[in-house]
Formats: sequence, structure tokens, C-alpha cells
Amino acid sequence: MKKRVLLQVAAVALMGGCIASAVHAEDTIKIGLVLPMTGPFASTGRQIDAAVKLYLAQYGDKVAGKRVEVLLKDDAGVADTTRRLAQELVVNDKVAVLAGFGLTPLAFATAPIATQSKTPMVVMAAATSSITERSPFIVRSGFTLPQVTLGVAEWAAKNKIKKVVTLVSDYGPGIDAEKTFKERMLLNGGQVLAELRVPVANPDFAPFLQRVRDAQPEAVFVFVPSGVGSAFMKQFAERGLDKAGIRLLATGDVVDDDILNNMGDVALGVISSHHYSAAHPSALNKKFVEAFGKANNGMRPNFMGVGGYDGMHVIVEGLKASKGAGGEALLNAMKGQIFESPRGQVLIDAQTRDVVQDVYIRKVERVNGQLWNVEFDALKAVKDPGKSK
Ligand code: VNL
Repeated sequence: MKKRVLLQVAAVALMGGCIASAVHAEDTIKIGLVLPMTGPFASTGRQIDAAVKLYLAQYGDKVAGKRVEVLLKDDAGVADTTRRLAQELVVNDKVAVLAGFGLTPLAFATAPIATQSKTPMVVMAAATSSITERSPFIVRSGFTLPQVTLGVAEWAAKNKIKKVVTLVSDYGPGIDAEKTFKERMLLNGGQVLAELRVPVANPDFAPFLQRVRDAQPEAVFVFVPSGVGSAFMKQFAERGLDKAGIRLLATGDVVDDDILNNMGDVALGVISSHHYSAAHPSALNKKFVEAFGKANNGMRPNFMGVGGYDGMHVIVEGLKASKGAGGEALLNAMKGQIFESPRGQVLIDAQTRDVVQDVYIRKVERVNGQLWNVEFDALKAVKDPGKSK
């Protein structure tokens, strides 16, 4: 008797579960969000996850009468894991769109899955120029390294800096940055004394900084991925490069807003160019920075957070236009979108599926006791120059 009742209860519970999940599946649109939530690039995952949550909290999670559900997966920054998770999200969870992708190798590894399954893939972080060429289903909501490097290279020329050394992380985005900076330098009559490439995993900057010193340039141009700037700046100061009269020029990745405020005086005066600063003086950005901080224990959004926030905007507006459909309908609805982001005006170029945006020249300054990248000049509506060659 007891056993039978138990079995009945179990059967009813099972049926109920099936019905609930069937109803659930019909009423939801799933977004597969794959990010490095652990490992050396966890700050990128943390920023994007927080921004995606903030977007849905601010604008609601209802689209075309359905609820948007984000399935967050941690790839720990390992490409094989990203690929496997993306495959499972497409095959088992039937997501309408894949999103995230904290690093270039992770985006490269997933591109064939997007193509084969015709699933749109929104790259929120990874920034090597060629990523969007790996699949016609890739749309980028962040930036490219050639795009942001142009600004600081032009600043160097304008400020009569002729002799530089470049120092970059030895993989896609670093090589893009190195190439762009060098080309601009040469075009403007400058000279690159040495091109140094530092391993991505557990970088020890000391021997490279010694080589920078030995070359006696007027400036060193640096790219390291988001989060790594802290270790770099510490060694830059320890080696006394800040006191040796060698100017530090960088992309905004090095002085990223997630870590800038803890860098100390060594960061003061660093010139960088980037598409986003938390100090961007627009009303929309002020609201964004405040709401982001409020929801996340005072955390300051960085450019990764903005890539995630705008990526959600592109997805949600795309889903509205596609009436909740994924696949090619969603892809087409994401192309050509124009909107105001916390970074300024952005356009998703329908041809390249990359972002066209302003790139700002900034200087690290202390304002009200905190360090900020203060924007003082801008290149308007910059397209990724990496693909025109
Ligand atoms: C990449 C580019 C990653 C720029 C970054 O931080 C970054 C990439 C994690 O393409 O791997 O700041």
C-alpha cells in the first residue's frame, strides 16, 4: 500500500515535471553564455555576467511574449571546453544564440559550430580582427585591436615620439596591436627599435622590460589582455621604467577599469586609446556605471562589461525583430543595428558584423581620490582597419 502510493506520487511528479519543462521550453528563448568564470581571465567572465544580468534587470526579460533565459557556462578559458559547452548548448538546450567568448582562441574554437548549426554567435570580448571572418554567423559587440590601437599610434606621432619599442602578449590580439602600431609609426616617420612578444600564460615581464630599457626608446607601446595589466604595471614600476623617462603608451586593455583604481601612482599619466572608459561623460554612461556598481558591490564596469551589455542589447533587439526566432532571422536582425551605448554611438556593420565606433584617447588621472581614464580626444566612427588589407 505504502509502496503503491509512493510510486503514484513519483509518477505524478514525473509527469508534472515533463509538462512543466515542455511548457517551459515553449515559453522561453535560450541564450547560451559561455565565459571564463574561473581561471586567469575570470574578471572578464565576472564583468560580462554582471552586465548581462543588469541589462535584463533594467529592460526586462520578456521578448515576443517569451521569457529570455540565459544559460551561463564556465569554460575556465580553455578552448576545448568552450567548444564542448557550445556544442551541448546548441544540441541539447537548443539555444537561439551563443554569446560570450572571453578570448580569441575560445571564439576561434567555437566558430565552426556556429556555422554548421546556423546559430548566431555574439562575441562580446575576444578582439582579434579576423574572428568575424571565421563564421558568417559571428557578430561582435566589443571591438578589435587594430581599431583601438590606431588612436594611440596617432597620438604618439602628434606628440613627436619617434623611437618606440612594442611589447605585446604573443597571440592574436597582441599581434594585431603590434602590426597596427608599427605600420602607423612607420607611416608617420617613426622607428620601432624592437618588437617584443610575451607569452600569454603566466607572463614574467621582467626580462622583456629589461630589453625595453636597454633599447632606450622614447616610449613603449603595450598590449596585454584585460586583467593582466596589474601584474604588468607592478613590474614596470619595480624595474623603474616609470623613472627612466620611458613613456608608457597602451591600449585600454592594460589600464582596464576593473583594475585601474588599484594600480597606484605608477598608472598616473599613462596615455591609452580605447572604445570605452567608465569615465565617459555621457548621461547614459553615468547611469550605467552607477547601476552596475549598485548591483555589484561597487564594482566599476570595464570595456568587457560594456561588450556584454551591448551584446545583450543586440540580441534582445534582434529577437524582437525576429519575433523570437533564432537562426538566420536573428542574425539578419542583428546586422545594421545603430544605438547609443554607454561608450557612445555604435553601429553593427551589416557587411563585416563588427562594431563601428568612436575611439577615445585617454590619460590616467586622479579625480576625487580615484584613478580614471579621462578621455581628451577622439577618432570618430572608426571601422576595424584590420580587414582592409
Ligand atoms: C582578448 C583581447 C582578450 C583583448 C582580452 O582580455 C582583451 C582576446 C581577456 O581577443 O583574447 O583585453
